[in-house]
Amino acid sequence: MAKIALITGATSGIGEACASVFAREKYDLILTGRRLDRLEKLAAKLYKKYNVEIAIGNFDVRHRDEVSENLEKLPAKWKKVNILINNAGLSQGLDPVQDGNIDDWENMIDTNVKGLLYVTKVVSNWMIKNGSGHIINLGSIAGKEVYVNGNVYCASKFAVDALTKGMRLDFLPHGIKVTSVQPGAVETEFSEVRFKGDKERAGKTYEGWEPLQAEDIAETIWFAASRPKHVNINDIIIMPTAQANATTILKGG
Ligand code: NDP
Ligand code: 8X3
Repeated sequence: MAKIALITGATSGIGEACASVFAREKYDLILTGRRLDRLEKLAAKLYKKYNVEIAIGNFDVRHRDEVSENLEKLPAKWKKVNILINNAGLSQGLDPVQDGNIDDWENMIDTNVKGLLYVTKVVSNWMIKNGSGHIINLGSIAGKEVYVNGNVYCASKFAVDALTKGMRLDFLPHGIKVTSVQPGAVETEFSEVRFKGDKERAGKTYEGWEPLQAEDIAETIWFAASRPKHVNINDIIIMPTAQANATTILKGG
């Protein structure tokens, strides 16, 4: 029987790249996100190319009932998930706290922190029943360092870092591996979402230097996921060569 990976936020960027890499490695996939058309297109493409089975979970991770209903209604075979990639996430806005938009704060906290927990609660219980599994959380360099105006996004990713460490402890007796992957800047739809569709402002984020690509992160996640049973990679920080830390970028690099 093929192994199974569940990837949240598979409609774009890092999640979509992970779907391709895990399909290439012959995993059957559960792909989730809110944009059903994109999920269906990706599933058809990967099925055609790699002949893997794919289930779609069309839900919003911020709604806990939607999360549990959509996951629990999957046929039993899909509950043998081997790898959970908690990738769905976003940033909204880049303003000082005093000017912050409270709806944006709630969106980031509800998606990046609470949504990740809702999915993990369901899937970790499947993994405990199965006696094994591996949970890989997308943190960020923003979960290690706070940068100007990053406030709530950084806080949400610091929370992911703490939750990853907490999960490692809680799941230790159950043989479930836990890893966090914490990238610097990756050129995806992330900045377009942060700046609410302003493509010009989003494009400026990566102007004059070379950011990471989604495939770089997907291959790193695959490396962590493909280690032998006795090896757990707790934490990976991965940066563009031109980016030394959250704020120091070599233009022209
Ligand atoms: P993208 O915007 O390209 O992809 C984000 C994905 O998250 C989409 O598939 C989106 O799907 C999904 N998503 C967002 N909100 C929800 C929601 N409420 N419910 C379900 N799915 C949701 O960004 P990235 O690929 O860059 O981001 C992936 C992860 O990587 C995020 O956690 C991000 O914080 C993290 N990260 C990104 C970095 C970067 O520089 N790009 C650096 C470090 C970490 P849909 O809209 O269809 O629901
Ligand atoms: C995304 C990278 O630097 O915008 O987590 O916070 S950054």
